[in-house]
Formats: sequence, structure tokens, C-alpha cells
Amino acid sequence: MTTVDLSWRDSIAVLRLNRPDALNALNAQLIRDISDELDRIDASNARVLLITGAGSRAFCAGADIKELSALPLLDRKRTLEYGQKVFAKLDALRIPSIALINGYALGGGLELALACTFRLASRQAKLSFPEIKLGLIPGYGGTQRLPRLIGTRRALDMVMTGRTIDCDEALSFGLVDHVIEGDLLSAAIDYASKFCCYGLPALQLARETILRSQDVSLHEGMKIEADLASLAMATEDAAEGMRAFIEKRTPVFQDR
Ligand code: CO8
Repeated sequence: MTTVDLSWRDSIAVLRLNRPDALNALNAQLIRDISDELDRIDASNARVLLITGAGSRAFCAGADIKELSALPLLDRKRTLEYGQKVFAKLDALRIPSIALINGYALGGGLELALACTFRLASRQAKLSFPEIKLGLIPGYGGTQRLPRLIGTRRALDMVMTGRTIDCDEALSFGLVDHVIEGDLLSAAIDYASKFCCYGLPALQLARETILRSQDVSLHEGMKIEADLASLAMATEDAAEGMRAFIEKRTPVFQDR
């Protein structure tokens, strides 16, 4: 039995973590299933990926504590490294992704959301890194992606206190992009429509330029921008976009 399900809304892939009885906690099978579905999505004609959690309570309550605690030390390390690899695959996916935080996003669950391009939260969202309360620290990229997104001080506060923040505080930190009052899935589809219509190469190059530049000096970042902007300029979509502007019509992008 698979622990995720994949459905489609036209060219939008919706991946749902499906272990509601365990608040969608990440056991080894769930991480493997996410990995398999990411491969399938990458090979499809999807333009956006939405990730959500089954049930009304949780996006994902983190690593499966029961399973992890029963593993020998070296297997724990292997599990962590595999999880990091799968989340990196999500981060590097050629299409943008949106986490729909419909309840708890804790520990590894928040790390999964951090590996997505965008995060939308419902009013019920509760976000934290509770690892410290278990004598642990984040292991699926949280210590790296969190400070890059919200700054060192706020990351230290969240990781060292393990405190839970609500959607409004998460929004004020920039940890989530929007708080949604109504139906999260419809809001995410609506949000995706704001960029779904653009060419995938330009979307991917924009994301890659911004993310790669985070780890380098301004000077190096400018060089990355010059290289990737030139690459974008060389695409057929760029030729079409500029031609359409001159001809005063809507461009038809072909993802080339
Ligand atoms: N792992 C396994 N099972 C879980 C998890 C989890 N992370 N979270 C919830 N569950 C299960 C519960 O055990 C329970 O199952 P059962 O009914 O069989 O007892 C069911 O989900 C419902 O949960 P609760 O009954 O606890 O529901 P409550 O409403 O009382 O509480 C909470 C909800 C507050 C979310 C609570 O479940 C909780 O605190 N969960 C744990 C959250 C947590 O600590 N997450 C971080 C885990 S560590 C991590 O993600 C990163 C580890 C990386 C380092 C690893 C080093 C080896």
C-alpha cells in the first residue's frame, strides 16, 4: 500500500501525504513513495506541484519518531541522508512546488515544506521544530534552509526553543508566503495560475539564479545572473515573448 496519492488538476500535480492516523509522519516508506512520485511528476507534463497532507489536522508531523527510535545508529544516518536527498530532489525539481500547510508542519514536515518553492498556510497551521524537545536537532535540511529563509536569529529562536508558531507569526517571518482564509487547494490552484502560464525554462532559471546566489558574494551572484539571464535570452520562449510584445499580442510559450 502506498503512503502518498497523486492526483491531477489539468497540468497541476497534487501530491497528498496519506498517513492521517500518524498525522502524516515521515516513515521510510513515505519518503520512498515521495521520491518515486517526484520522478513520475518530473517525467510528466506537470507545470506545478502542490503538496498537501491527508486529514484535517496535519500537513506532516515530522519524522516518524517510533520508526526512527527503533533503528540502529548507522541506519538512522542513512535514513537522514536519504531524506535529505529526496528533499533536495524536490528543491531542484524543474517545476515550481507549493506546500499547502493545512495543520501541523513540524520538524521534518516543516523541512519538507521548506524544500518547496512556496508555502501557503491555512488559519489552522501550526509550525515548529520540536526536535530539541526530543534531544535531537533537525536533520532534513532545517538548519540550512530555515536561516536562509528567515534569518539566523529567528532560526536559532525556533530551533533552540522548539516553540510552535501560528500562521500569522509564520507570515511575519516570511516562513509562509500567504495565509489562506478559505479552501487551501482552490487558493493554491489560483496562486499557481499566476505563474503557470509562463515558460518553464524562464521559471526554472529565475529560481536557480536566486537560490544559487544565496551562497555566494554579490559579485559572484552577479556573474551567475549574467550567465543564466543570457541563457534565458537564448531560449525560443524569450524570442516568442519579445516578438509578441512588439506585435502587441499574448505570447505562446512552448517551454523551449
Ligand atoms: N512520529 C510518529 N507518530 C506520530 C508523530 C511522529 N512524528 N506525530 C504524531 N504521531 C502519531 C501519534 O503517535 C498518534 O498515534 P497513536 O494514535 O497510534 O498513538 C497519532 O499520530 C496522533 O497523534 P497524538 O495522539 O499525539 O495527537 P495530539 O493531538 O495529542 O498531538 C502533536 C499532536 C502535538 C502533533 C503530537 O502528535 C506530537 O507532538 N507529535 C510529534 C511531533 C514531533 O516531535 N515531530 C518532530 C519529529 S523529529 C523530526 O522530524 C526530525 C528528526 C531528524 C533527526 C533524526 C535523528 C535520527
